[in-house]
Amino acid sequence: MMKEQMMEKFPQKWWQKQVVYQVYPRSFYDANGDGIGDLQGIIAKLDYLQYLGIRMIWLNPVYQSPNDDNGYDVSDFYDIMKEFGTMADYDQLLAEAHQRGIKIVMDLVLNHTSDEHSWFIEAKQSKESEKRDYYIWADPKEDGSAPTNWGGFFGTSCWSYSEETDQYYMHIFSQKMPDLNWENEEMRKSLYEAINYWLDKGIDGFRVDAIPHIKRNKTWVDAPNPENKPFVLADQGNFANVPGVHEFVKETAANTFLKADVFTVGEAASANIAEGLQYTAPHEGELNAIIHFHHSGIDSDNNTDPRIGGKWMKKKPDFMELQRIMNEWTEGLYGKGWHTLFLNNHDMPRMVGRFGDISTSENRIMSAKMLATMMYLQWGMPFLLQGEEIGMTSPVFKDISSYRDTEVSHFYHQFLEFGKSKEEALELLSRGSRDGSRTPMQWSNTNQGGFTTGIPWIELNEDFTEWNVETQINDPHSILNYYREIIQLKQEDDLFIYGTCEYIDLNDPSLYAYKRAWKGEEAYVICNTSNQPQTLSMELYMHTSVILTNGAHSQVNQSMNLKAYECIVLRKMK
Ligand code: TEU
Ligand code: CA
Repeated sequence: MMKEQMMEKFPQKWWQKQVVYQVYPRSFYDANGDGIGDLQGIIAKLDYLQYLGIRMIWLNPVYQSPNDDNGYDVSDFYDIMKEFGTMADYDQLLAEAHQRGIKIVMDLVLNHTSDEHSWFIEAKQSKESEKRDYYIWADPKEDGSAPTNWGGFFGTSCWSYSEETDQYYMHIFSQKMPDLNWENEEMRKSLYEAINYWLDKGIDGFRVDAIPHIKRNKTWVDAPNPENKPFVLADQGNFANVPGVHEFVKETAANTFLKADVFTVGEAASANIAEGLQYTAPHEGELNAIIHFHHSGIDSDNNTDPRIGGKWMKKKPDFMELQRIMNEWTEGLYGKGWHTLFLNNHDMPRMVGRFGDISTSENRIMSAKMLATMMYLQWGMPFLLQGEEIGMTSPVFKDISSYRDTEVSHFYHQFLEFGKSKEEALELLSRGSRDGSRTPMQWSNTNQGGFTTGIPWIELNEDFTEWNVETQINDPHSILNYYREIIQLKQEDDLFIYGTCEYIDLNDPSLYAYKRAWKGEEAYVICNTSNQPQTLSMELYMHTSVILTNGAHSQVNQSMNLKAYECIVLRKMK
């Protein structure tokens, strides 16, 4: 079947026309001056989001939590984190967002809870506890050490000792985040109840955290890590996308999501295309879309020891590789499932410093606009991170004490043990730390960027004096006002929502270009990802007009150049 026909047959849903704006509540806006963003702060900024054109926000976790991992360690699914406000504040936020036509997607953490969750408190007391089997336990080795040498994502062992019963519990994230045992039916039912509590409130969807990990391979749990690597990566097979994970997702969906008209997106960093299809094809009855991370490695230098490699070591971003990956996913999912488009989130450094050029203000503006155009006009659902619309960058902290993220101290010590100096270790952290995208939103050039009247929980990036919402909102050429145009195109123009997406030359290292086509309409998106001018071969582009650009071309000529980081969107004339 022709691609376009496949899309025509694909069930059309409201969420396909959404651009998602990620709100990291802790760093968005602090309404009561305690230095921590909160729900009243989000309410206060809804008008701003409406100005941007946003119709859907994703909230990072706001459930009750001791905050070991900024809310991903949930201690009560039925309550709001004290620092963020109360359930009454949440209800007000939902109502006020809805009044403005803004939908709310909640984060949903199903892989683990906090060790301060009542389930775990009960479970750890005794092997006979009713909740014991809600978590994963194993005996120590003979010498008392951890059952296996597997490590978790945050650089530590994935086992922690629990004195009460002389056993270890498993956690692939922090020690304060014990993994739930999905083999236990009672446990699953308890989670479904919590999910339905939120659905009954009338929320609009969930971003399901770390979904591929909920199924564990028993042999993986019990057997030693043969390579003795200090930490495991999801891609290494045995504990992500393990066969059987889809049965759990289907059961969850059938008992919760599918009973309401909500949007669900699974965070499935390491899922391959076949798995992506399984998670998102409508007939599978699982989720609507997935967030995969395959393209986030286009600047990772893996030719080095894993203790300092992966996300910490960077090379020049490879846009050809990006194009290849996006092409593969489009080929795999278009007309069959759905995926998301993003270049940053709260788990990675900000995009313009990473994939763009921040050496001058002009390059920063040009490349921020180019990256947004390149990424979001492709086929898929854009996920924007708060602050990218003003070109925010990740800070370079000068002291380890400026960091807040739970993973930082382990990795910092690992770098030092590896022989790096303090300066070198800080340098590595600045390239990969998740804190890079978590600094406060820069609203204005006043004290603390207008984020708080108090002392912020994490330092602002000092460039807030120049890069902030207030300065950009009144400047028609700002990144912010350019984002409004992209958001509008992507929400209202079926060509950019449903159209086929064909890449023009997968072997061009500098030009990232693709064609969208839908019901006789056509558009070309052409982006110069390099800092050198590029000449376009215009045969392809005759009879088009310019509908969006970060440059100066207002019409199409026989011969055209794109300046460094210039992008242009051409639409076929009727
Ligand atoms: O991240 C999930 C996560 O870290 C892994 O699933 C992923 O495979 C890995 O990062 C790939 O490199 C989510 C949240 O986004 C993150 O903030 C939380 O810390 C984490 O889950 C635990 O809840
Ligand atoms: Ca506050």
